[in-house]
Amino acid sequence: MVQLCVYVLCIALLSAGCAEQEIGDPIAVRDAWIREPPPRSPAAGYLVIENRGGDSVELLAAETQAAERTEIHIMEHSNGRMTMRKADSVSVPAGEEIELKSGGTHLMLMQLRQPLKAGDEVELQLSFADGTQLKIMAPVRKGGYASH
Ligand SMILES: [Cu+2]
Repeated sequence: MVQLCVYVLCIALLSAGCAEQEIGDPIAVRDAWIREPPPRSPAAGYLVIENRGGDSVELLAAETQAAERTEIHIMEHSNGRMTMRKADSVSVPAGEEIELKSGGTHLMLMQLRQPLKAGDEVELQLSFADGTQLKIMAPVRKGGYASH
């Protein structure tokens, strides 16, 4: 009888654990910010995407009211120079996090609808391949002389 009770308790704990994992959103975004751009220039955006789930996730698109369109850019060395190339997506492996950062993969807010200044806040909507849509606020900050 004692054994049966222990067994039932284990099952209950296991299923509670499973349910918890399914309810929690596996994708979390943090540390988002946008570099104050020079006049009439696009603005670079940075953030960290955390994937707590068991499957890899892909960021497919970012959108904001602040810009006509938002692109995903990756930096590449070619002929001894750093160049930017538009990418279709950013993949985040299961259980890992990816940092979109200065000098690396970043978001690019193209054709700003109004000048962005340090202290402003921009709402970004991120769309992932699994259907997840996340809205986050990204503060605009000064970020030295680098522009990407
Ligand atoms: Cu760029």
